[in-house]
Amino acid sequence: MPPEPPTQPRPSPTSDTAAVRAISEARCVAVLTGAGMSAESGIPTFRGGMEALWKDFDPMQLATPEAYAADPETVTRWYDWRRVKCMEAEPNAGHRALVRLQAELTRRGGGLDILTQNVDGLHARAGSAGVVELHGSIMRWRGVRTGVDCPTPDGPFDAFPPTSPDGEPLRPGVVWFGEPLPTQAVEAAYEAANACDVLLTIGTSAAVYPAAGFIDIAAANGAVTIEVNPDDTEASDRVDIVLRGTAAVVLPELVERAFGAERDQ
Ligand code: BV8
Repeated sequence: MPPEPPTQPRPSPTSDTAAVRAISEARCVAVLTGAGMSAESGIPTFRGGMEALWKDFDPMQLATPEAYAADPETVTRWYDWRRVKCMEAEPNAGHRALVRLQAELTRRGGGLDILTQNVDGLHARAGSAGVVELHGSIMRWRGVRTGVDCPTPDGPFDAFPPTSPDGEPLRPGVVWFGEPLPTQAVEAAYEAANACDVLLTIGTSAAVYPAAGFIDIAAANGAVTIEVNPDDTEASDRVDIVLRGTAAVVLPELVERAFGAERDQ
């Protein structure tokens, strides 16, 4: 059963010194990331308003099976526009800081599990291993009937909805609202949230479930929960520590203060 929104607020935030100590003492860290993780890579956030081309559409209305069934052309144009933006984007200093954090934790016999709501593939492109894509990937497109993944072009598709070589309409390999998350991803996320010493929630409004519920699962297992976000979110009053800032600024500083200056590779 996916986790339900919690009822009891958590203690008020403390200082970032506590965050540095928690990370430096941790063996296993779980990280929940959202669209804000990729904002400094130039990819618009989900609710932060899509850029001019799509300002008249509500992402919440486009990211559903019903929207695709009603208007597959508009929905696939929107996703293909995003797919091309994701391909053109580069991982930012926040993604790279998580790669270093994973190396430092692995070196001490622990580990880092990234549970991402993002579909842009930037964590893996930065070099993070074992990334759990809770909401699938915009880079993978599949036949709507057969479910068979199809190769995607290096640039935009040339027809909407795009079709497979034998004419089957394609859809993006993302999880839409009302669709279940991939079973393996949910199992991996539960395992990480139940085993971690620290959970970092980065760049997410914590508005979407079951993803946001992994914050509460980690808290229930006794993990220190830390939020990295320039703004308040639906989880801000229930995490242990709030670091008000952006991913590409806060994460490199947090990892550097926890592990010292980066060693020569
Ligand atoms: C399901 C893929 C069941 C597509 C997305 C309780 C339990 C279970 C389900 C529900 C529940 N309550 C309600 C539900 C239903 C629903 C839901 O959660 N609705 C919400 C709106 C209430 N959940 C579902 O439908 C899920 N499915 O539960 O299925 C089921 C089971 C069996 C059989 C059938 C069904 C599926 C949810 C997945 C939907 N797909 N994405 C796509 O990408 O187009 S969700 C979408 O929202 C994106 O993935 C996005 O990542 C995600 C969350 O948004 P955020 O990432 O947080 O982005 P947002 O813009 O909101 O916030 C950005 C944040 O970044 C802000 O806080 C901002 O301040 C910050 N920021 C900005 N700049 C920076 C920054 N932070 C750091 N640095 C910066 N520079």
